[in-house]
This record gives sequence, structure tokens and C-alpha cells, in this order.
Amino acid sequence: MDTALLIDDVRLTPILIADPPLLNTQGVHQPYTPRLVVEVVTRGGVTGIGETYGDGGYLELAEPLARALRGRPVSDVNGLFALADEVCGDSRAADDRVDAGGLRGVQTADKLRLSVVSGFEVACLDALGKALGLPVHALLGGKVRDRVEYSAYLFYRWAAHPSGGEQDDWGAALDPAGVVAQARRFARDHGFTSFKLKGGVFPPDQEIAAVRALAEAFPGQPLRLDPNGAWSVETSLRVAEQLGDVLEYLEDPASGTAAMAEVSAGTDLPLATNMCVTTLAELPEAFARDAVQIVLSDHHYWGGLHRTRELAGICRAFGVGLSMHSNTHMGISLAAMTHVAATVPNLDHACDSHYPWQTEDVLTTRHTFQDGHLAVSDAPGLGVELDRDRLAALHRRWLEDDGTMRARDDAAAMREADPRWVTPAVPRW
Ligand code: GKR
Ligand code: MG
Repeated sequence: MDTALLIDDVRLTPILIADPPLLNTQGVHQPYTPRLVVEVVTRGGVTGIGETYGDGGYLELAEPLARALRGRPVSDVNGLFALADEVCGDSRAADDRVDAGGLRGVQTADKLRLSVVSGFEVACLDALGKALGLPVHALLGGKVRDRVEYSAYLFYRWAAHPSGGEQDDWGAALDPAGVVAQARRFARDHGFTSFKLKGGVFPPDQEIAAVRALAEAFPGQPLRLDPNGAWSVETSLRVAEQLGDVLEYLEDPASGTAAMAEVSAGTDLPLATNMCVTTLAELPEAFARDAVQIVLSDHHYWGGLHRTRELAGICRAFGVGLSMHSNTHMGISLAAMTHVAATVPNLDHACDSHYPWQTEDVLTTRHTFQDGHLAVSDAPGLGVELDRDRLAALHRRWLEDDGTMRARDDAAAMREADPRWVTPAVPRW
């Protein structure tokens, strides 16, 4: 082994990035959200970067993993999983709470650990690619496309957070006209041609009306609606019936594999998920019951880019479609998503991305969408560069926070506007 490829140092930098007041079924995004930037430095002096969730539970697991990585080969990304099992132990956040921000079903120690590993895996691949002069997609077997398509991620939203936060010029979107105006701006600024509306916010009839308005404004273009499991089987079937002619797919209408299987049995509309299938262990039952027809992969959930490719192979074998889920993220993760998406032949739909909502980044150059696509970089590693001043400034914000923003809590943010708000039980409608 070339000693230049041994890991010399690992730096972890928790940061807070601005997030607009986007609504979902659990509440509203806080003014700032935590992310963790992982830097892996080789003995040869090459630095690779990765990004993952930054809430306390993740940070707690990342610290022992960072220490244990020193002296190991940066190319040993498969070894990260066993190492994480060995050194991370169980975190205090690894109880059976329903995930507050990620909205991926029940939170488990395994899920947390995989999300932490993903940030390290991406940083190792970035460093390895830079050291070898190869893009990350080449380390994954090579790209099968030169650009990756993304969809517009529409949210009901307020014009501003009730207290604090950065101001933007989007205004409120709380009805069909507001949703269509938002979609038009996304189409104009980024060229997106498919649209996903985050639902589960208003009673289903209002969200049906918003999707109908989108279908009228963008005839024949792919539309999706995602209430994050907020509906009963009956409601899900009613929405499927009413929107079946305009939706590309319905995303997580009901909570849990059993309910999704019931919905699936009652409609021809394809169902997608980033909630009931988020680990290998959840796949067999969901596929056997035909509960979902499209898995929305997220490399943070699945433990990185190699695991995402494994998932793609399984989906291909079972004739299940594949696309990508997104949660609040910056440009490091968007670069990682684009590299892995470029290598997956069966990427059947435009990927989700929150990125256009994230005006703060730690890269020297922001990604720009052209006609709704991102070009796949052929530069070594991820093909992005860390802006250290920005990183330091966003870390300072994290240090100065009194703790309220360091863990995403959409229900707490909603209580700023409605003190009686509690996370709604499902099914909500
Ligand atoms: O950002 O409010 C949000 C989303 O609801 C996010 O947390 C979900 O993980 O985007 C996600 C989804 O597709 O379910
Ligand atoms: Mg979803």
C-alpha cells in the first residue's frame, strides 16, 4: 500500500446553514439547520470532503469514527461499515423515535450509523479520486450519462420565519396559485420540467387542487405529491383516484409497509417511498407485498455511494424503479448524488433536491442547473472545492447557537407560530 494513501487526519466541522420556512406534516423548517462537514486528509496531503446530517446524535457517532480512521487506507471504503459497528456503539439518539426531520420512518441506531458512514465514504472517495486523478464516478465504475436530471421541489411555505432567520424574496405559498407561482420560478431559474409538491400540510382536497393547478399550468409534465405518510389508506386511495391522470407517482401517501401495500393493491398509480424502504432489512417485505414501485434512494440513508449502487442492482432485479430522495443539503452532497446517479443505468425519474432552497454553501462555486440537469464533473474527486472562510463562518454560527438549532425539530419551529402545536399523529387525514 502506498503510504501516501493512508489517512493522516480527519476533521469534523458542524455548521448551521440557513433554511427557509418550508412546511411539512410535522411542522416547519427551523431558520437554521445543522450539517456536518467531514474532511479526510491523506499522508500525501490530499483532502477529501463529505457531508452528512449534523444533529447531535450523528456528531456523537462521527467523533469516534474520525479517530479510528487515522492510519487506515483511504481506499478501504468497504471497511468503514465494520469499523463504524466496532467503534461507534449506540448513541443516545438511537432510540425508537420517529425521525423528526429526515422523515424516514422509525429512527434506529443502524440508520444513524449508516448516515454517518456516508459522509466519511464520500470524503474518502473524493480524496482517493483526487490522489489518482479520477472523478468519483470513475471509482464507482464509470458514468453512463453526462448529466443528471433533477425535479423542482415545491413546498408550501411562509414568507418568513416567525422569529429570526434569513429573509428571502420568495414570499408565501399557501394555496394553488402560490404553488404554481413557485413552480414557474423554479422552471424559469433552473429549467426544471418535473415538479414535486411536499404535501401533508393541508387537508387533502386543498393539495389535490394545488396539483390540479400545476397540471393545468404545466400540461403533460411529470408531477408528484408527497404527504410523508400523513394519510389513511382510504384517503390515499381517494387522492390516487382523483389525481391518477396527472401524477407520475404518489410518494409515501400512507405510513408503513402494510398500509402502503394496501394502497398499492387498490390503485394503478405507482407508489414511491423514502420512508418505508430505507434499509436493506426493509426491502424483502416491501417488495414481496408490492408495497412500492419506486424506491427513492438517499446515499446518506444507505451508507454512501457504493451501497446506493447495490440498492440500484436489487431494484433492477425486482423490476422496481429507482430515483433519489433529498433532505436539506449543500453542494458537497449534491455533487455526490450526481456522481452516483451518473453511474446507475436504471435511474428512472428526475431526482429530488432541496439545493435551490439552500442559499448558503461551503463550496467556492455553487452548482448550477441547466435545463433542470446538472453536468457530471470529470474533474478529480467530486470536482468541488471547499471555501474555508464560509465553512469557518457557518461553524461560528453553530458555536454561537444556544442549542436550539443544533438538532432539527420541525414541531418546535412550528410552536413559534402556534404554541399548541404537537407533531400530528398519523394518519392525520
Ligand atoms: O424537508 O420537509 C422536508 C422534507 O419533508 C424532508 O424532510 C423529507 O425527508 O424531502 C423529504 C421527503 O421526500 O420525504
Ligand atoms: Mg418523500
